[in-house]
Amino acid sequence: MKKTQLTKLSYLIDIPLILDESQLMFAEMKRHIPFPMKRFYVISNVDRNAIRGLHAHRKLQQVLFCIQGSITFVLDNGYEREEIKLDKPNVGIFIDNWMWREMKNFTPDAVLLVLASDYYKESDYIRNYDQFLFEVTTTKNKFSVRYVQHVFTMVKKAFVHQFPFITALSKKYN
Ligand code: T46
Repeated sequence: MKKTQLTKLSYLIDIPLILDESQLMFAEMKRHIPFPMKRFYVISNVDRNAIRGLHAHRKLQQVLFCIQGSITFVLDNGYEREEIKLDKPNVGIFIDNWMWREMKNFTPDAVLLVLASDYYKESDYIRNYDQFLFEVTTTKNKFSVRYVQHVFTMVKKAFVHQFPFITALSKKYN
């Protein structure tokens, strides 16, 4: 059995699935999960239209299993973006640090099980996309076209916002 499958920005992890009169899955640290787990959490009963996540972590690594139903994940490393649908209980996705994530299209029965490399620390979260792009660019010391595009859009917005004021000023003093 192939244990991992590369995606554009990450990889999927296959864990053993035993089918007898039940369905049983298991995962072992190191063999299947690439870090010692310090915490797990479960997300369920999510509104169909909800979009969760919308953040990145500075240090935290996680493996996520959609153990029932299906969920679409958007991953973004500041340079590229990809969408991955998880709909098999024994296939998880590894999400590294410095990866923006969004979760959407939760089916009503969806249950997400997350294995995390560390305890919950709000200080590890980056919940603002511009801040994420800024930190990725500076931390990885790698030029991000998307960051420049974002800065450009922000400057343009600020300029458009100020424009009536600037126009009024120039009319007054000319
Ligand atoms: C992630 C995605 C996949 C805690 O107090 N302890 C915890 O261990 C967790 C996970 C959350 N919380 C609190 C913090 C918030 O007040 O629960 C509330 C909801 O958390 P959040 O808005 O971060 O939930 P999601 O679904 O947007 O994100 C979660 C994880 O927080 C995050 O690390 O990668 O799932």
